[in-house]
Amino acid sequence: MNPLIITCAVQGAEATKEQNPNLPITLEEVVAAAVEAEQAGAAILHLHVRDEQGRPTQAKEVFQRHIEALSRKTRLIIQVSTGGAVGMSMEERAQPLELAPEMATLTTGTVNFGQEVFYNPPAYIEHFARLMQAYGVKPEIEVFETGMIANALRLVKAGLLTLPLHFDFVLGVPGGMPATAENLLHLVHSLPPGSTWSVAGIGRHQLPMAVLAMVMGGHVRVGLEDNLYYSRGRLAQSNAELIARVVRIARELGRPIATPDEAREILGLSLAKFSGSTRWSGSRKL
Ligand code: KMH
Ligand code: ZN
Repeated sequence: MNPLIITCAVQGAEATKEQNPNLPITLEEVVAAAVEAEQAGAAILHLHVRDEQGRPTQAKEVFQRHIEALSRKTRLIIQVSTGGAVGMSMEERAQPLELAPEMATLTTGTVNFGQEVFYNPPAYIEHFARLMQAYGVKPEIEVFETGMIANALRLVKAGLLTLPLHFDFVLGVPGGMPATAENLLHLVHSLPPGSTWSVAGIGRHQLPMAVLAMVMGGHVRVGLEDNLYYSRGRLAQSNAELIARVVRIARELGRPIATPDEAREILGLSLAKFSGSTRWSGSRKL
């Protein structure tokens, strides 16, 4: 059985401490949560950051502080968000790419997001893809709807993305594709050969989608960004608690857990980039 890559979506941009007091918000809280997440079995950290007031920000300096601290304490693959929070401009969202992180998200289409719109017109997608190419950042294609796979493949044709691609299916967002087994099957069958994929089930869909992905040979994203509860009416104590449950089930299913370095190998990331200068030396202009 192929090793299972677990991504920890540690805090997100929309969740609040009022909803779950265990949500890590500050740099110190995020680093502590990441250390625990790695110990529990995570290989990738999907990273959003907050400002001093706890509001979502895409400021490069804040990302830099987080990435430096996380790199000192963990071997996790840092995947910065280019989604940010709804309503942010393209330029604002693109900032952390200048830090040349190992990975970043790339949502290849616009989708309703609750009562809001997660805006990703072609100009945004192409801009992020160009920057990722320039800075040597591995994209994770975030797919909220089937058409977003075709959009990514158009970018491959245009020379802005390179196969094999890694996809993450975000299912169960109100306004996006529902989290059903049929939808997941359809999405997986729509991928080009050689792709890798994971599933992020939103809210109560997190666990069933994770189990399906594990059985189907895919990978899993869990964490408080996507789901604040461990079970109905019971808040999650931590990201690590959600990860530990996935690890227990994976063991029962015979899926070994990928270490961060094994995940790097599976995703075609260069180990040299992690241990090399780009991650430590901060931003560079093209
Ligand atoms: N906060 C959502 C609107 C991503 O990280 O790339 C977008 C998001 C996706 O979280
Ligand atoms: Zn995110």
